[in-house]
Amino acid sequence: ATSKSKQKFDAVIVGAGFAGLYQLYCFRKIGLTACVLEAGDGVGGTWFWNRYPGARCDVESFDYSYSFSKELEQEWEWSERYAPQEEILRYINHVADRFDLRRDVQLNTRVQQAIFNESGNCWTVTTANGEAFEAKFCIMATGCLSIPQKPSIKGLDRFKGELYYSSSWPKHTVQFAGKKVGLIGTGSSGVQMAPIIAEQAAHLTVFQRTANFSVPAQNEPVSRELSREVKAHYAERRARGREAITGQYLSANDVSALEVSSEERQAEFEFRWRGAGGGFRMLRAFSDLLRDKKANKYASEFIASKIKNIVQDPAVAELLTPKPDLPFGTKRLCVDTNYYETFNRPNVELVDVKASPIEEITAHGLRTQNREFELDMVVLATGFDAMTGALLQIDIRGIGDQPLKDKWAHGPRTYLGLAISGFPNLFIITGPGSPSVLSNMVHSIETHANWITDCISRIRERGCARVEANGSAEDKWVDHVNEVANRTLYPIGNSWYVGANIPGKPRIFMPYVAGVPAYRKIIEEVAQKDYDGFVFS
Ligand code: NA7
Repeated sequence: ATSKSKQKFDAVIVGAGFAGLYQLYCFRKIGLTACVLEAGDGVGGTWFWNRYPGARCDVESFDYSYSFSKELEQEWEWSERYAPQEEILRYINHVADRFDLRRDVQLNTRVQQAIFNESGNCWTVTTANGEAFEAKFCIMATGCLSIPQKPSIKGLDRFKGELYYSSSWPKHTVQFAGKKVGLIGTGSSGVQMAPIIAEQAAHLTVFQRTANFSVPAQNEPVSRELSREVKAHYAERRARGREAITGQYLSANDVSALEVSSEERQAEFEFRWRGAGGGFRMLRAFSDLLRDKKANKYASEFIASKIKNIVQDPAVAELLTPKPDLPFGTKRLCVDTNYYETFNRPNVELVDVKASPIEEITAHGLRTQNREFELDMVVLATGFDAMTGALLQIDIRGIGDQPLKDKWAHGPRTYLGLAISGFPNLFIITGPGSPSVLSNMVHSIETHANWITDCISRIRERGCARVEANGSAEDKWVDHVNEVANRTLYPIGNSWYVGANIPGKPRIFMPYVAGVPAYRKIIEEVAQKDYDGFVFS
């Protein structure tokens, strides 16, 4: 509550990353007044915060970019197959300027609360600075990986050296030269950072709790010819992406790994490791890698053989090899440049903190159960409270003053990953229950923002004040999302996809795995059937 007068808009959008900025663009097109509230002091969301060395996208830049403007597509030049963080951030800033979006973005504004006013059919959104906004619609563009997980390691505040989180890396250049650095966490962020730190630091100790699979990005500069070629056929590339399971074309193989000879299997894996451009193509090497345990094991064995070949010390190679309880790809696959190679350097050590857990951070280093490490710098790449974290950090209250926290006490429940029953006029971009983090995020963001914009246009045409997902449609959707996930191996892995990285978080497989095309068909049909499953009033 605040005594200041409320600023009124048709819509409030929370977050100025890829999602929030595009939603603003869409709303302007239909004549809605909107305001984007952003916690950071710049736009860019994920790409604003995660500026750690080596940060880059693991979806190719030509796909991980907006498709809504043909001019933008043609004029922007990507320098690398997988763009580094600073380039993506520059791109987002360019988009903000080019489409004059900044005038409706308020920076340094953290949203704390969003309350639905039942008689007025509008949301009151309040911020940490005590401002209040009132809007008929509230759009959560808060991101899937935006609330860092601060591990409960004793003594974090006692450390006298430098301490950094990958997820809130400082803007200034961090100097590693001559320093003994400890890196905690070996997910995508740790895997991207380790090779860069190792090149600069006097010594790097990587504290690994769980070995994950990583595949080489085969990153390379984008040549003039390639850029020209892609731009000449951009529409076709986007169209192929739309029909691909993850929203970017990765030449998915529709053959089962069980149907081919071992030579053919090996050749296909090898092709994807090297020739086919690396990265996530490995997940699509065979049709059943994520459905069949035996097929999956072939992929695991292939990666294990690669680790063994690359890493000179057999004990280190063994430690880097994922254990059988983690099927390939069920924890998000890491995409690296020289990760495994890094462990051949004389100044790099891998420490198993599963066998001997970290007990505490000391003033001058770190102590595990059986050893003490002296460190000048500790780098935490310990992950995020994924998918639900950012939503639950805001005190969101719907009908009957029901907190979203209560509604989601046993896990997230949404209709289509877009709306929540009991929370009218509120939409989530790439929410739990949509393909979201299993897809090319920019593609999914555009799909969602377009859908939300059409839905709101419809509400206005009909002269309605309220739209709400109906409870039984939501129940059915949640069941369907679980059922589809349970036909795959995904729920087995202890990953952030199931919330396993956050103590006490309900174990639910959050994204919708049926793929981008199947999902889009469903939400398009819902719209065509006059928003089936939604109640307009
Ligand atoms: P991830 O993938 O969640 O990785 C976090 C890592 O940190 C992972 O290896 C964790 O080990 C480790 N971790 C977390 N807490 C601890 C403690 N207390 N001690 C030791 N190790 C710990 O986060 P990222 O930032 O790398 O990647 C997130 C996503 O961003 C990524 O998937 C892409 O989508 C982009 P664990 O596996 O839990 O044993």
